[in-house]
Amino acid sequence: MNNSIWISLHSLSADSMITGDLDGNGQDEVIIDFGEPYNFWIRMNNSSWVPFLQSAEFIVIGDLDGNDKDDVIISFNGTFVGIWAFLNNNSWIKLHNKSAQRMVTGNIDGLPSLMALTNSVTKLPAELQNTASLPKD
Ligand SMILES: [Ca+2]
Ligand SMILES: [Ca+2]
Ligand SMILES: [Ca+2]
Repeated sequence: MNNSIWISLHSLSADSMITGDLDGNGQDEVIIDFGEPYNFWIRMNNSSWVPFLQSAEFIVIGDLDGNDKDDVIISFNGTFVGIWAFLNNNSWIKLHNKSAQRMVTGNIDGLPSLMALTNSVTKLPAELQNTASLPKD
């Protein structure tokens, strides 16, 4: 930690990871894909584990509404194909009905990207939510 010591986050290895400050407290969260059967979890502020997604094609992070809380943009395949955003560690919106081949984020015009947002939903389809239990590390 802080470029001086190694710590273990979990004894399971990860398929992939991405970081961003979802709650805007200045400390990054780590979204970790443990693969089947544990799927996606969020390591909140290096202190607690929160179940996140059942599946995802891929994930990028950026602050879409410019409030200094990072938002997670996820492309799904399968039954619930489409691109969703998990805004500010709080609510879901569907951005598009098709999945993406690739995605990147960046603030090209220096302005929030979701100022006219109206179609907010609060829950991801249950089939996409992770209900697995993570083993104790
Ligand atoms: Ca944080
Ligand atoms: Ca945000
Ligand atoms: Ca922008």
